[in-house]
Amino acid sequence: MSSSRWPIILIATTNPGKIREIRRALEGTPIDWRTLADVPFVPEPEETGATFAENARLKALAYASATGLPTIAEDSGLAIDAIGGRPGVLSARYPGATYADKFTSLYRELAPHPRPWTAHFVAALAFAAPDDAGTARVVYECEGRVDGEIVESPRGTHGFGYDPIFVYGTDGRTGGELSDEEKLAVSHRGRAFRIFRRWISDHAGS
Ligand code: ITT
Repeated sequence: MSSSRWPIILIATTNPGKIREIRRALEGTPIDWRTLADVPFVPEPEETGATFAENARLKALAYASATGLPTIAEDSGLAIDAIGGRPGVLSARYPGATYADKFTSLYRELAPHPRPWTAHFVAALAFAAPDDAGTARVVYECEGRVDGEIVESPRGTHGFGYDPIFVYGTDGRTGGELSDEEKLAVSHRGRAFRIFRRWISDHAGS
């Protein structure tokens, strides 16, 4: 581990649900994973990108520049076909103080559209690290996606965000009804981090 090119990597997210799932997805890798709780406060960068990938790059570069640490960042969201792919990159900022409020607004928007309400989740990852001159650069990017459907009313209390209204996998359960492990096996985040995990395992060595 001491000869590793990136012995310490910062997981740069402010979302506790993401942190829990990402830590689990990276369990057993020979890297000292840190979170934003371990570094001096960094103001959240404004997510001005038009795509998940752009926002992931912007976050990875901002946190890597501010901390000097190699950094993995993620931008993700839910895209519902009937409403033109919304909330999409604005998933975290969709109107509503709580997710119960967001669900109410979403169901109001979806009501005029016939079911099934097909949808997908995307997670775009960007890994940025300081180059020889100390300037943060994006070194690797990847993406995971899962197709599913919005259910008629929310179910389950596990997971976070839109999990109670989205059916993952094929057994009809929502993300709110899956354990973290079951969700990671089928989710956008699970897919994206399995790709990243393979890459970092191949490239972390000196
Ligand atoms: P960071 O930017 O600090 O990582 P964030 O929550 O603001 O945290 P995003 O901008 O990527 O992150 O927004 C992602 C939103 O998409 C998230 O807040 C949820 O509303 C939704 N989302 C993403 N992945 C999800 C998942 O696995 N289950 C449920 N909702 C999810």
